[in-house]
Amino acid sequence: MNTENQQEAVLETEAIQAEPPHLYKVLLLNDDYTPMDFVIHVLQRFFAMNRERATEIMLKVHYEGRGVCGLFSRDVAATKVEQVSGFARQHQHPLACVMEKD
Ligand code: TYC
Repeated sequence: MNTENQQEAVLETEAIQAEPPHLYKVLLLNDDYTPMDFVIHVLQRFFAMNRERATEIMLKVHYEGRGVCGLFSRDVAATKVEQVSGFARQHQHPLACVMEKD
């Protein structure tokens, strides 16, 4: 097999054997102090939800204790957690955002 074909074979094997990326849930946790409107704003700003969907998720978190904002690759999930946590901190709200393996 010539070098070009060998390289092609390696690329094909890598493509076939590549595992699907592990997905992580990003969740919001309930607390007694963060205003509902702030949570709705966070869901719209960082998770690109419309107001209706954001309100639905906020109420789920409020009544059930936690709710999923979305599923992402590990890096993107970690970035969302940092962005949301930083934004909540800036506004002095205790809103907690965490990630967990799907
Ligand atoms: N429980 C909060 C309140 O009554 C609202 C809230 C919803 C807070 C979702 C956090 O992730 C949260 N103001």
